[in-house]
Amino acid sequence: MEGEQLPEASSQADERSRLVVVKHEPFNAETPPEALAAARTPTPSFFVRSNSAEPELSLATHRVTVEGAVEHPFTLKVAELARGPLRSLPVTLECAGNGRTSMTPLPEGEPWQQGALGTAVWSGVPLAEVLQRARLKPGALEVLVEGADGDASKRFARALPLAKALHPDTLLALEMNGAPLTRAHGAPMRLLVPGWYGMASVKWVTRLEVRTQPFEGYYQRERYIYDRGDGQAIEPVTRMQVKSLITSPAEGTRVAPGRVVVQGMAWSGERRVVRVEVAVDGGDHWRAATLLETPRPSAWVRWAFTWEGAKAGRHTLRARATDEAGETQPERAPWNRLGYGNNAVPVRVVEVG
Ligand SMILES: Nc1nc2c(c(=O)[nH]1)N[C@H]1C(S)=C(S)[C@@H](COP(=O)(O)O)O[C@H]1N2
Ligand SMILES: [Mo]
Repeated sequence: MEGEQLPEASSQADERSRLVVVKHEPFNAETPPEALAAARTPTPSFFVRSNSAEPELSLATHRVTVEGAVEHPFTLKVAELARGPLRSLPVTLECAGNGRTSMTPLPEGEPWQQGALGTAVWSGVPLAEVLQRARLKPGALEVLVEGADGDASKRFARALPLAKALHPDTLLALEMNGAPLTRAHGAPMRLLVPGWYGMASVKWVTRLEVRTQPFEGYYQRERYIYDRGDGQAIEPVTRMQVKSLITSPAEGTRVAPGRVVVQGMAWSGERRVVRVEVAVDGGDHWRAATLLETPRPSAWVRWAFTWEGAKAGRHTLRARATDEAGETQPERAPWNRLGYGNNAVPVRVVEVG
């Protein structure tokens, strides 16, 4: 096996060539539009969002400390956990800042268009199992998950409420799309929080701390908050809001008049999508699209709509998803200072003829 492995540098270069780069240092890049049309996003095309330089950790030697309000603090050997058994789930990951460039006025932050998004099959061990080994003390409130990146005063670290930390789908993930995690995606082990925006899924995990008091670190209190700038209470960014994406016809393509198949994806945090509707041209005439698979929580569902009688000229297509709680995408998402959670109805301009 060893001799077959590509050198790290060239495999990383190969991986990066498929992405739409937003920033080189630290590396941040979008999933290209064509890769968003596949039910599962191939790892080399899966967006990367890193706040600091990527640490290089070895699966063979990396250890994670488990401490805080537990009866039995211990050190976890990641290589042992990787031997399995592992639980696998398809999960959609969307950066909270995805779509920020369509907000007005333009908020600060990385200029993400629509590609800070992807769906992979992730495999790992439920965080709950590791916490059970440490035995929680009474009063446990949240679990702090710390990454190896960022300097000492600004480590990437996020606290997860205990109930979500103990959910059987919340994983310490070791694999993505059936292969060990790549460095960009958090090797050797990352947290995976299905249904929540990407910031919760801490990469390069080095430490777990069960806490009895709320964590107040930079990436908890200064970032990933909805600050509407109107004196309303500031809220933490948590679950992904109901949203859809039009993948076909692709941006800037011309289609023949007549029958046009419109396709896309729809997802909603921990909830199932129950309905997607499409409107051709402006106005209020929404018609049902077909869901192409059984919707499941935490992963997108593909949809299709057949537009009959498309006439030559320029048209607009809009898509609108609704979830099982009855929440529907807005035409315009509420503005907030850091530009998070833009789940506005997507609009695609199509030239017919
Ligand atoms: N340690 C660490 N984990 C992190 C981040 C980070 O900067 N450092 N970025 C978070 C954000 S904001 C997102 S959207 C996801 C992106 O995961 P990906 O790079 O695998 O797509 O990772 C999250 N986990
Ligand atoms: Mo993010």
